[in-house]
Amino acid sequence: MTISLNGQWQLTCVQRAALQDLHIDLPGDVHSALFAAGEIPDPYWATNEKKVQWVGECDWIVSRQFDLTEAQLACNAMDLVMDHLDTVAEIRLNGHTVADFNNMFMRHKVDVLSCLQVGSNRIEIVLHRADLAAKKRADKLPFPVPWAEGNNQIPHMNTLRKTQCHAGWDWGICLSVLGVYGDIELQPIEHVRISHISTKQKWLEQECELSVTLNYEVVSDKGLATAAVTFDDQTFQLTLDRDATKACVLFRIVEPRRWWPAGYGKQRLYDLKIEADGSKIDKKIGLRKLELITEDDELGQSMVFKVNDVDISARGANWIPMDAMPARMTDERYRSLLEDAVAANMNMLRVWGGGMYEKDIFYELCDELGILVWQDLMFACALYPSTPDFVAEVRQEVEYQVRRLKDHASLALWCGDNEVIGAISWYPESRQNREKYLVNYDRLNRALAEVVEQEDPSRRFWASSPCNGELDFGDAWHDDKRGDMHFWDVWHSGKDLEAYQSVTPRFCSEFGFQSWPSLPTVKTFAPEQDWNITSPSFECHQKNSRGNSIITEMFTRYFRFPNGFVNMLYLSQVQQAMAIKTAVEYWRAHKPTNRGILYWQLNDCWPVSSWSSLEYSGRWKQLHYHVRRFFDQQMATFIRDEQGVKLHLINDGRDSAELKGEVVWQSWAGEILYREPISEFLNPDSTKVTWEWLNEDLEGHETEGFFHVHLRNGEKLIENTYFPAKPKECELEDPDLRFEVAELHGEIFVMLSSSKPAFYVHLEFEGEGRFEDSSFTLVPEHQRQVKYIGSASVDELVQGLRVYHLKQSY
Ligand code: BMA
Repeated sequence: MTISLNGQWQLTCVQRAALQDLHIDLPGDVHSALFAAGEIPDPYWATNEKKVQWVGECDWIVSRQFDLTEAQLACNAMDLVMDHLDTVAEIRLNGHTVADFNNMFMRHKVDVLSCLQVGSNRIEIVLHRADLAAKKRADKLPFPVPWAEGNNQIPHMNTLRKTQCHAGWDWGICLSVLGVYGDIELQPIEHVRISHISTKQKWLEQECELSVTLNYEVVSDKGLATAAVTFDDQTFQLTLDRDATKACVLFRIVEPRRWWPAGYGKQRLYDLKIEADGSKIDKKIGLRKLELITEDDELGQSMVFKVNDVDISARGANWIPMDAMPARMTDERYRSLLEDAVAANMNMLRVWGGGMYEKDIFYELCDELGILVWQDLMFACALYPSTPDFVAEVRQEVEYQVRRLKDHASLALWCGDNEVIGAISWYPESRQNREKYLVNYDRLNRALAEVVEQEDPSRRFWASSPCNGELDFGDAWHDDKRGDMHFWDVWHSGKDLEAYQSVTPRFCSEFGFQSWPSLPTVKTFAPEQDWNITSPSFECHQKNSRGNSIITEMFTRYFRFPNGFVNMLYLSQVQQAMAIKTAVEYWRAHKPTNRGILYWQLNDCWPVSSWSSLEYSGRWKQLHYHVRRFFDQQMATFIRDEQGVKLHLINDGRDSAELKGEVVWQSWAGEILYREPISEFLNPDSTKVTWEWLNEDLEGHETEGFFHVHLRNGEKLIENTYFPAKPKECELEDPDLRFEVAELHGEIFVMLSSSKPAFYVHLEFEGEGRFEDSSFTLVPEHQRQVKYIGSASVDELVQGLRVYHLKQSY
């Protein structure tokens, strides 16, 4: 029986005598414990980030006592197992040093039986400060290896196998956290140690053959070790051969119920249970075929994930670590973020390489919810050593992670790193000696590829994100003909939003646009005197040096300048939504050239100005409401080209769809100047241009009104709005917007109506919950009843509801 050492531990600071034997909960982190003990202020509040830097500049000891009985020690080995140990740590048991660890991405395991005793035992974990360890490693490198300057506030994090954004990022607080974020256990071993279980699916027409391999190590030569392997309702009993290290069982499943990504079908998961030598392992297995197809074509090379022989249009975002204080990463928050991804019609997330290999719960939820996972290995925006020591350490890490994660149906791709190919051109050392740094890159990258190919031949290894393809070190920031692209010409290079339509990426794995947080989130980190974009609190919560200027400057290009702080926040979220919408709708209309869109970024790890669509609190930004519409399987969008404004209909579904409704051209006063019915039948996985307004009929009238499409797909509403001119050029009228909160059949609705069109009508509630829809166009002839999803009462909603629209922002 496993003995858990999770729970209450003591925390002692090596350098500060006053900080002795404080309480710390493990799994947990030092900052969270100090905050709970009142020793540091809330690191996320105002400019407290600066005040807590000393924490990461100390060494810490976490310790506890635990009792063991004679019966518990009557085994042949006792493994101390630790997950997510961050990072440079010495482990002492009853005064003996049993291990030195320094890789946060490993599951550390060491047999400690000889150091344990009946009765009271003491374990101590010395957590060394990361900055000095990183510097020491950097000093030993044969040549300088540039670290992620510009993102990291602490140098040389690239030498340590630790979450790279712990040292700060262009959306991340720098805390240099330390702690143990996973379980700490003692695992007694009788006869065999099961190292890992591995499954393989082989498909023959309508049949799947599942092989299950137990990898084990014999610890004692006395007694027989047996195992029982159960898949669904079939069980095999095995005797484990003492001279072997593997045992394999084959299951044949005829006409299995398959696992599909969200939107393409159900997520059927089968139970796999293994019981061996007293330990139990449970897995959920989704049976599906999954391939990444990259084929030369007339444009360059395709990039498409195929699941069960169906081409998937991947739609989603980039995932960063959920919290800068890891103790706050709870299962409930994982669920709620991932459910919000699926609620916004996503079917893929990219686990970004500057964060961490996520916790098991993340992948379990992705299996359950149908979210494909693009998994980066943990390297980002810096160059990395290729010394034998470093490569050997990383090999072990990747082997462990691939073995841990490969049986998840949701896992779609192993990708070597984030932007490391690109980073070769960023730093003076590597720019001046490109060959040397390219070889250095490839040595490490080759090792990663080898481990992945050996451990998981069922999936592709993609060298880097972005990358133009096998051994292609070209400019995947600008080449849209092949591979995955990171398109940052708008945000980082200052082009207009229309630049999104100058490329058609085969697969866009990053592009993004920042906004400021909503007022309720601002209140969680800024005192009222700092409710100003350039206040110290606000600037501390903007980590992209040009971020506030870019947002503000972009206002001047598209909008009338907002009046007051609250409207600046609101408009920044309108602008962000408009930016991402411009890109996504255009690229989706260019299916099948494009088969993947992942915007930067889904979530925040603390309350901050960033590219996210979900705020730290989980609150939906306006963008997330737009995402729900523009990622919907059926979508309608207006795109202007050399001929005119065209209405494109898109169906990503495996079934056909029938869309019925109308397009109108309407004045700002709400007068319908033109109306045309639309009735279209869409084939599965298709696009169609259904309507067009010629440029020659539009020229000279661009500022007079807007196009609006209102369609029904069965019960579902599909709407979209198009301004032929920039919003700042248009004389919007006061819509006379009215709203009222009402309860109908036990549900709460906000009823909205207006006498003139209102744009980006956004509902913001101070309390918990969200709305079924928001940030939409409200036209006089279609009043809206918007459902509130949450637990507040009608009264609370009335008290805390703010309704915005574009015209009132200036
Ligand atoms: C990307 C990411 C991150 C970064 C983001 C915004 O390219 O990979 O490094 O946070 O841009 O600048």
